[in-house]
Amino acid sequence: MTTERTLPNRRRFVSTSLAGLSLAALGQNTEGADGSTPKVEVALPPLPYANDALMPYLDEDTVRIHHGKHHGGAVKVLKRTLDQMEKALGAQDFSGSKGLCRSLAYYGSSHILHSIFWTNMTPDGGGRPSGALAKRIDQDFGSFDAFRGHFLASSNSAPASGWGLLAYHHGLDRLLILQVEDHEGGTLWGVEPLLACDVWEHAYYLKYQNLRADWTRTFMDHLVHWKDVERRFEHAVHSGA
Ligand code: MN3
Repeated sequence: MTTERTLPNRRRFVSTSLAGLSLAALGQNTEGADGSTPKVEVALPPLPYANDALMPYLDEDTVRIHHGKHHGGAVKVLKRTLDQMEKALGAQDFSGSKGLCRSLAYYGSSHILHSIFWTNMTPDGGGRPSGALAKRIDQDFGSFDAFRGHFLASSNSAPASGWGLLAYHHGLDRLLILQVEDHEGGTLWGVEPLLACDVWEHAYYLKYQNLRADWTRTFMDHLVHWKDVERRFEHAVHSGA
């Protein structure tokens, strides 16, 4: 099978299968030419800042290893999974379908959440959202403080391999806080992730050791890039599902 044949197939597969997992709007370069169709690139996105830019709140080694090795590793396996799936479909050999589906969900979701996580942070982060997102947080959670408390408590009590997540649900038309198990569990269909806090130990252990609550509080109060979250929210509300 030639590259010319496999590439369009793979792209079509990604756009149909991964989009179904609400993998939309990963970063700055993910929208289609018409500005309305989110695209998922199966590639490691560059960080929007230097490895040491988030200091003193997040150390250089953690960012470098997390981005390059953990996220980069997930992208490699996702690519391999898609290649294997394409071969299996071509050969109509479905003996490995169970493993391929599990790998797609796990590594695909890892890639999506990590891509969002990096852009959710900025060196001058923290504070509070503004505009439509601020109003919706008040509407759906009662107040920013209530949202903050619920988000932190959910993040702090997530499984050792998990995430705290703020998401928008298209069908319910409301914001939800979810507690993600690994990368793909603990969710419900129809959500678009907006703000992801990685609470796997690799995300914080070099600096915060066992003090996960210190990491999540620092993430919220000093690192969250609310403009990015606002952009994602506005895209989610206007894109439908
Ligand atoms: Mn991670």
